[in-house]
Amino acid sequence: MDMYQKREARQKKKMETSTDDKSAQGKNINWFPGHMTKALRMIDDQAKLVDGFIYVLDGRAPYSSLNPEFFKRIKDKPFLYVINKCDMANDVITNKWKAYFQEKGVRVITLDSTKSNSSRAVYVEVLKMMSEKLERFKLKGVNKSVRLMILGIPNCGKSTLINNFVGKKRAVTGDRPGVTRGKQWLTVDDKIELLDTPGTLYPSFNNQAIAKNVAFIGSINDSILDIEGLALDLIKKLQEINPAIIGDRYNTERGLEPLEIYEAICKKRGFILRGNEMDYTRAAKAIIDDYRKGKLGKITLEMPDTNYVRL
Ligand SMILES: Nc1nc2c(ncn2[C@@H]2O[C@H](COP(=O)(O)OP(=O)(O)OP(=O)(O)O)[C@@H](O)[C@H]2O)c(=O)[nH]1
Ligand SMILES: [Mg+2]
Repeated sequence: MDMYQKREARQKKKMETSTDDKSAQGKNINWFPGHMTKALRMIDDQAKLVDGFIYVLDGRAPYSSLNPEFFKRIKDKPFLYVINKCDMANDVITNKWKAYFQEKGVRVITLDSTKSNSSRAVYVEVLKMMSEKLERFKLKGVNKSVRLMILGIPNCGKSTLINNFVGKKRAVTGDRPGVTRGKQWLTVDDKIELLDTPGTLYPSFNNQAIAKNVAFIGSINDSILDIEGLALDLIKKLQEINPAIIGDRYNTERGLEPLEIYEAICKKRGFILRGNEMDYTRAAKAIIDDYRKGKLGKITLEMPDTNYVRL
């Protein structure tokens, strides 16, 4: 066997064993690098100084983008959920999530923070949320603004939301997790100051279904992931949601098993290596990238009644 055949055999074996498992990921997903420990420490320090929080969630997986570490810092200060990236999520399910949070008595806004001026709705809600504090400043005759910290897992759009607020590209953004490092204060106007923070996860995922959702939406560094396993898991997930998603995009036949779909995509897209071997890695990147870029449609990965939801 040449090196390509060996690689093919290895990958095929990995795929075949993984279809029997619940997960195609060889090992559990966990991503908690040193910079996140540092970031959580910074969040700890600053949380004592701020008046409230804007908690950004990814609309494609609102529950999975909750970080249990954040509530320890928010304590009883006011906060507002921003369900972001709604332009890439299923509208009906987004409304269900909004209703779900509202029923819990929590402030919530749905948003596409890439749309200019969309943060206006957040601004109005923040003023409502902080009205007592602002009124107190006014009564005391002090010219002070309220300070809010933006929290969220990596890549959920915190810096993009801040830029939308200030109307300029002041905070660095990027299509990968871990872009913001350190803290950055930005003044919106004389009433509001915002603190951008680095996206953080938590020391370990005790639920791998959540870990996978976080990986699918691009909030985990791909370099630590088994990308072929993740693609197979994504195919399975999308098939559960609606088999037409994959069929429509890749023109694959109906009724195929996830691994057969994966191979059909390799063939249809010409992801073939020398010796007619399938290029699983290239196909995996293409499938995951298509999902992340919204090319498979507006797809939400979890519903408020997904059985692991225990809020
Ligand atoms: N379609 C869409 N893309 C968005 C939205 N918000 C942010 N993005 C994109 O998502 C990517 C990540 O955005 P950032 O603002 O850098 O995310 P972040 O939460 O600051 O990420 P870290 O700093 O890494 O934690 C960028 O490519 C943004 O353009 C949104 O509402 N809709
Ligand atoms: Mg950022």
